[in-house]
Amino acid sequence: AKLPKKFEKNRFNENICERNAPLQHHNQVLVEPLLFLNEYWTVMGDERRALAYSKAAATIKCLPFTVTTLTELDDLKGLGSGHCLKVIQETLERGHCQEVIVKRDSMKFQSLKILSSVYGIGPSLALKLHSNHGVSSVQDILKLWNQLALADERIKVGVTYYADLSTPVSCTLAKKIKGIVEYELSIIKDDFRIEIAGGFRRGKKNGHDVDILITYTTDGEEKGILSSLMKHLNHKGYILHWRLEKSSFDEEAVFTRSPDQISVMDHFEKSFCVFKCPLQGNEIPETERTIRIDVNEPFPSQEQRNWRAIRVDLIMVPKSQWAYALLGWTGSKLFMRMLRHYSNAHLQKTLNSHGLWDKRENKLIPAESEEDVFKNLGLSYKDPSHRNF
Ligand code: DGT
Ligand code: MG
Repeated sequence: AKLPKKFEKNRFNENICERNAPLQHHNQVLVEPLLFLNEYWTVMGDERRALAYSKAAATIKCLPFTVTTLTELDDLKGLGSGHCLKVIQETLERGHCQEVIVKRDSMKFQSLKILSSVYGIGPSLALKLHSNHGVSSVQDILKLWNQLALADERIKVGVTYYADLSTPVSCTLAKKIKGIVEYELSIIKDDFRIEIAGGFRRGKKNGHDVDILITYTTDGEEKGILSSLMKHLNHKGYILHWRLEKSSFDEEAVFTRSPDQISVMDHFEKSFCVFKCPLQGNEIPETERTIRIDVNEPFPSQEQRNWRAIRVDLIMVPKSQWAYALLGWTGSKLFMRMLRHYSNAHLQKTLNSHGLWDKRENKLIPAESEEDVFKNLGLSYKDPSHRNF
């Protein structure tokens, strides 16, 4: 096979954490069916299969050339079982993959995809609603609202603002939200640092939510600020719904109790919000939103309103954990998974959004910046724009 001279297969295989995954890559056509199958199995509740496709897609994204024949992929790590390769081969040969076309049309998949896209509904509840109650759409949830007796307050919010919450959030709106939070914080207490993390920090133009990290200059200064901030934001009418999660960080619990368990959830104090984001004239979309739902409250029509609902996560971070938190919340999820696995398996260290724990020395390894974290992991620094695994 004719590979570009510069592509070194051994180096590519050596440590997958050293690969670069940019947003724009050379193999969009091949990655698309793999990402679809990742979505398909996520929605169908088979995380293990979903992960295999996500890893294969990530491997292809990192290739510095456009794949034309299957042999160019021989011996590449990360392409998984033969099935991913079959999907790739068929796409190379026919320009599409039949399995994707069939699965895309599956009624069950389409229903579960819609249901699990509602804020507050995960894949398992979606499956239950579909199998036990024949629910297939957001309208169905409304029709059966009393009968379903969904206890989670978030679902009501998710259904009420479904149209807004399923519309991608632009970078401009994300920055506007950041500006609002920044202003209110400056009234409460100065000397904070605020950063948009998540997909936006990796250079994505759109996102499904806005992930905002906040810290102060020394540990402890952040205490009590998030509750104050929520009071201010509520008072100004910026909040449609929020759920505060108290900090549950405890070094013992987070790092030593089950050091081999790769933990994803973190223990920061955070607020999961639905913002009522004010819009300028030119930001109000021309198209009528298709679904508008009233559960209890009357919901003003599109013409009347100059705001939209946006999902925002506010995360309060103690200064000493900032670098690890920023890395963790910048993602991507798969990149963080790769880093945690590498750290655990090759370095005997546990990585999470709070820090890096040396299991042999039983101590935390401090970091001031993301650059420090990469150094602590023995890896070269990777710009956020190359973390789109
Ligand atoms: P998006 O919002 O669809 O454009 O995509 P992302 O990449 O912003 O994904 P998102 O918002 O689900 O999560 C942002 C990053 O933060 C992601 O890489 C994983 C991480 N993350 C999300 N939720 C949690 C959490 O509860 N704990 C921890 N440690 N990390 C989280
Ligand atoms: Mg996000």
